[in-house]
Amino acid sequence: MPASPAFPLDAQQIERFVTDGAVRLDQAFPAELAAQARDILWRDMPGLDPQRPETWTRPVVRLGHYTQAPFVQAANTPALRAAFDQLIGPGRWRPCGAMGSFPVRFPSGEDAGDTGWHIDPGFHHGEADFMQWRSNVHCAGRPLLLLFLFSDVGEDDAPTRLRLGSHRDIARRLAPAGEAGLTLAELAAQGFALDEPRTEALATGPAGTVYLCHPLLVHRAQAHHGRTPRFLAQPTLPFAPGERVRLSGGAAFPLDRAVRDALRPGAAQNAQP
Ligand SMILES: O=C(O)CCC(=O)C(=O)O
Repeated sequence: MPASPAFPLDAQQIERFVTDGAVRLDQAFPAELAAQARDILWRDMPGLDPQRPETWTRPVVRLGHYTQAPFVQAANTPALRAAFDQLIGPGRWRPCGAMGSFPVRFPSGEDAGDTGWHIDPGFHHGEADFMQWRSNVHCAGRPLLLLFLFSDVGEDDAPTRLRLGSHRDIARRLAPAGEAGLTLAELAAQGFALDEPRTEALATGPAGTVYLCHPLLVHRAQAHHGRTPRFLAQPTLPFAPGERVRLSGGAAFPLDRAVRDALRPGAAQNAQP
C-alpha cells in the first residue's frame, strides 16, 4: 500500500509496527503547533527561563494534561487520524481530547529517578500506587503508546529508548494471565522480559514527529546530555467502547496481528533480535 494522505504509513512501515512494535511518522503535526505548545509549557514552569540554562535546576519536570488548541490540534491531524485507522482500524479508537503527560527533560548530571524500563499500563489507573496499574493481552484501555516530539530531539537530547520487538515478549507473558492481566509490579518482577535479545531504537526527530508504538512495547527514558530541553508528550488515545485487541475472529488490524503473531506456537523460538 503506497503512502498517501489517506494512508500515511506504507506497507513496510506497517510491517515494522507489527514486528518491531514502533513506527515513526514524520511531520505528523506542524512544527508551528509545537512552538506554540512549548510557549504554554514554559509558562507553566515558573522560575524556569528558556534563555537562562542556570534556571534549569531539575533533570525532569512533569506537566499534566493540556486541552488548549495547539495540543488538541497536534493530536488530531489528518495524517495521525489516518495512521490510527491503519494500525487500529476505523471506528475502533476515540480522538485524543487532551495532550499529556509531558516529561520535560533538561540537560543535567542528576539522576531523574524515572528512567527504568517499563510499559505504560492500560487500566486500573484509579489505584494510587501506579505499580498496581494493570495491562492485559487485549491491551485493554490503550490501543497505542504514542510519543509526540514537541521539540527537536537528537541522540543527546534524552530520546526515549525503545526495545524493538519487546511487545511480543510482553504479550506472551500477559497471555496466561487472561482478562485480569498483570500489574506493573508483576511485570517488573519478571524483568519486563529484558532477558530476551532485542535491539534498541531511539525516538529522535524534529518537532512534529510522532512515534506510534504498540501498547505493550518496553521503553525507558534516559538522561539528557544535550543543550536544549526536550519536550515530549505521551497522550492516551482511548479505544472506542467495547474495543480491544482481537485475539481471534473479526478483521485483524496491525495492532491485533502483532499480538496474534506473538502468541502463535513457536513464535518465541523464532524471535529475532
Ligand atoms: O521521558 C521519556 O523519554 C519517556 C517517559 C516515559 O516513558 C514515561 O513517563 O512513562
